[in-house]
Amino acid sequence: MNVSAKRIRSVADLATNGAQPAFAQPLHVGRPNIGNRDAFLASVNRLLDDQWLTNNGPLVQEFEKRIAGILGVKHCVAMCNGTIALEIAIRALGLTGEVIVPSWTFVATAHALHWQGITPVFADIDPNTHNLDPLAVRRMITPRTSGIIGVHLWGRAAPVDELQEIADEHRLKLMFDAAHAFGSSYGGRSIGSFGACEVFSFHATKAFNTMEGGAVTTDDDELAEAMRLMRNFGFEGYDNVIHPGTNGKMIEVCAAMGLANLDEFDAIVAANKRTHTIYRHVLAGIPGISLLDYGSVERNSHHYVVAEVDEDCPARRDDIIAALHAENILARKYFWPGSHRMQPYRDLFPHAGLVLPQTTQLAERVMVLPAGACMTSEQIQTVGDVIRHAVLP
Ligand code: T4K
Repeated sequence: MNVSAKRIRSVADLATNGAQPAFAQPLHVGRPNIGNRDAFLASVNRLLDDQWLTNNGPLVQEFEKRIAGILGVKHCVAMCNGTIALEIAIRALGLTGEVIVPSWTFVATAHALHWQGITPVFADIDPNTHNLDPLAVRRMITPRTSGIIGVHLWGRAAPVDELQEIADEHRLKLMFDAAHAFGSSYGGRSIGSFGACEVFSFHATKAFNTMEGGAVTTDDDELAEAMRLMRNFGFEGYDNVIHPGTNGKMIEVCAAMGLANLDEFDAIVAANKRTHTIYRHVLAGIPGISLLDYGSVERNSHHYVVAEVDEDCPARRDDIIAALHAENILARKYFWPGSHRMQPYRDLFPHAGLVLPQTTQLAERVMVLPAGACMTSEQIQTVGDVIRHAVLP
């Protein structure tokens, strides 16, 4: 869509003149990447013919093998979504009492603990990486702490070695929420085999998706076995339940989507990198706006275009977001206001913010811009124009 600069208006203009937004159809964050559509539809036809729809079907088994191979890890246990995968991993690891997590993450990380009667204890982040600050983690350890969940936010690896050192020193379990990190690396090694286990989300909005879906990856045979039992009610064969369990199974249609999307993943990452480069170009020179950099050392899917509105920016983040929304550009304030300010944590821990100064500040500055392989350079240029106009009206 080619939209002239003349059409870019201020929020005040929009409120009074009722003009059409720049985009008739909204531009979204998290538009699903749809890979090889023909391969997907052919698989769906086959599974309908075969009448095998779920319960560890052949496509799920193939999917698990492919993912484990790509990540270089012994086990991939596919699940119905990332949240249930987190819950099952937490339970299989035997976490209890208190578990240290960042507040600066999607609220599912904390919910997966609270849902099981475990207290999420929020630790602050390093504003440069958006990931847990190891020193802040150390400060939150108590006699009730049983583990740490590091989150690889935006696909950038958490400080894996430092967290492992803390976990070893205090005999804590360490696992990772790798919901954003399919295709990422740490020290050149694929995310997926760090800590006791790592949990992926393959939700529609992720760089690599199975519509809904998730997985836990691990090199630990016993842990993998426990999670396989747990995701299928604890059944071993027919009629024999040997473990408490739930229903965490991935269905065949989702595995078919995953297999079709895996074939296109490299192309999607290449398109995401291109989108990033164009964004960097169009946002250059706008005072107080900076783009999170993924660097060239580690792998990253470049799925999230994360902009920070610095203190010296003439406009406030929320005013820029309002200007974008007025033009049907649905930028998001992920992960504002921080999990500790969402329910039930806001009521349970009303003073948590006192130890989360970096989280609190960052939550006011970040905006995630529409991205994805389907965005055209003209669309990105228009997003940049709207931001520039909101900052320098
Ligand atoms: N840990 C972390 C760190 C996570 O980020 C997440 C999920 C999880 C754990 C849990 O994994 P899952 O249980 O979800 O597998 C979305 C996603 O639903 C969620 O998966 C994701 N993180 C989170 C960051 O984003 P919402 O509440 O923002 O979703 P919603 O409905 O507002 O959609 C986001 C955007 O995507 C919208 O602009 C519309 C667009 N969209 C969405 C869907 C579903 C589409 O264009 N097409 C679609 O089919 O949570």
